Amino acid sequence: MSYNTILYETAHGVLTITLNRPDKLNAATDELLSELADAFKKAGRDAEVRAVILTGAGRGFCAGQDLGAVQSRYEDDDAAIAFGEHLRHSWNIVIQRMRALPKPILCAVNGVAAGAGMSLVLASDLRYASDKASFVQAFVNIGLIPDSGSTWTLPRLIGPTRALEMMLTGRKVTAQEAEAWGMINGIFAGEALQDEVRAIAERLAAMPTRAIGLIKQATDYAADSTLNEALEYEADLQDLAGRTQDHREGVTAFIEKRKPIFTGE
Ligand code: T3D
Repeated sequence: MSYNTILYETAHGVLTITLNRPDKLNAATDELLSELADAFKKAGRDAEVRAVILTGAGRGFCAGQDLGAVQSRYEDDDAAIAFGEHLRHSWNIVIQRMRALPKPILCAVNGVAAGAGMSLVLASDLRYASDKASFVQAFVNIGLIPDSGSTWTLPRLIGPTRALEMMLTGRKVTAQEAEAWGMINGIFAGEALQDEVRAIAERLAAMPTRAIGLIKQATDYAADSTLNEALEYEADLQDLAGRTQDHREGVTAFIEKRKPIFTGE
């Protein structure tokens, strides 16, 4: 699949996906969502890709669903049904592929993240923002409810009190507030953001990729399980981690007092 609305660039084991509709703050059309879903599928299959950066072109990260496209739905009498169907076939696939990707996703939030654009941030594994970035649960401002996983991810990250305040008021939250609340991992000055996040991604790309994938899987599972279920699941996944080349390399390098060379196998 060739891409018109995103950029897909790989270097040093790191894939950078850039949402690329800067004049609309990278608001997502069906074309963009289909390309994004395809990009995450491709990233999963490409052994060269060991970490992914998701970012936006221009002054915004992503303003959520393209509202021009939403408006065109009003011509359809069944518009109410179309929303659910649309989510199931577009945004939900993207979010599911992000969570299922057995590689770390680092979000470089270069500007405003609104509506389901904010859901993309929340579905990432590590979140870094420009000091100029902001976050808006914009759904309520247009009479919708948070979607694309926001009702699940946001309260888990910042707690129900702050999450509901964001969702009910639709107010813009600054990067500084987001960091203080634990929504993001760190803030960088605007011009330094991309370089700083690339450096973190390159470090992660040189780590034991399969263990990282299994850590994602285990923590997502644990979010919805009892302690006993989580203990069992950890034991199952540790079986898999213990069979990787990178595990052997890590132990051997430790014993030999040298730096490990992880290949992602
Ligand atoms: O079925 C389904 O798929 C339902 C799914 C829904 C998921 C959702 O994401 S619902 C929420 C959709 N998003 C929004 O409601 C956000 C709308 N945008 C805004 O509130 C503001 O633009 C921002 C707070 C994000 C940024 O404000 P500001 O002042 O920095 O920028 P701006 O001037 O409003 O926007 C700049 C341009 O981007 C402007 O275009 P123009 O006039 O220069 O040609 C604006 O129209 C465009 N833009 C921004 N957001 C969207 C958009 N165009 C289309 N869709 C957008 N979402």
